[in-house]
Amino acid sequence: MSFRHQYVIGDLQGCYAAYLQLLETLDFDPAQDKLWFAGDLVARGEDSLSTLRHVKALCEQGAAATVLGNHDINLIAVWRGATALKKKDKTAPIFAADDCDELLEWLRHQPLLAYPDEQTVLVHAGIPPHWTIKAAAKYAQQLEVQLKGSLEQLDRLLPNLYSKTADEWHADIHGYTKMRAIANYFTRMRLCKQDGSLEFDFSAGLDEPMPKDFLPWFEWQVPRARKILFGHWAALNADVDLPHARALDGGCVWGNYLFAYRLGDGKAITSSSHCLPPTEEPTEQ
Ligand SMILES: [Mn+2]
Repeated sequence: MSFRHQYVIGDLQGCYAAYLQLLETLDFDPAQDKLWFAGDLVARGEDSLSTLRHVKALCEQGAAATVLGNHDINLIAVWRGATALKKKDKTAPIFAADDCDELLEWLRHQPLLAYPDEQTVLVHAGIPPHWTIKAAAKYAQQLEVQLKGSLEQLDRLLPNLYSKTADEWHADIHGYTKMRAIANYFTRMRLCKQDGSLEFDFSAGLDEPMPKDFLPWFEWQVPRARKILFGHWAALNADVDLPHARALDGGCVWGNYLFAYRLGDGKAITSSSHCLPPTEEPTEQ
């Protein structure tokens, strides 16, 4: 199927108003165009439920596709009771909705890695320097199989995906340690060492001092056959545009903009409005 335009869009984070506004700016027509999402469809924005429903409907009609981000996996983990809902995540309405199970069942069947076209690969956070894109696709599949497996399999997996420190990647890595490492690379990575070691504390911009021996994962020079399109790192404001990597998270939920990258010519388009200002934190009843 050929499309009029295809756009790859950064983290929506539940910024529903800005998302609808971006679709207008793009003159998006689901009968002619296709959207690709970099994951983190939900969390901090004003309406994660409507955002998730809208993206799911587009995906089911073939007009969109998404990869999973850390907030999406977290939503699945909260749904299954593997972790508690964080106060700052405004996703409670999803769990109160009649279609909650339907939404989450759909979500857990989404991939960690996708190929929007011949020139690009899409992931939420990135691909580490010690993985080829081909290897990354294989690892993505290994975790996807467990995420979309039986509920028993999912419930065994989810508590194992969380740890404060990152695991070392090595030739014999296996079991849930491997699954957690795969999830960390695809959905949480910002800085890494040349050997792929991760750290999770740094989330600032590129001008800030970084821990010794660590660089943004995309600054390790590795020849890549495809351009890696990624979200997750809001402080980059979608400003990183290298031959082999393109940042897509415009930091909408932090008062900036949603960002869309047009496949083919690489044209950058931003939403003209940012996320609605956060409402008062609900007081606990
Ligand atoms: Mn993220």
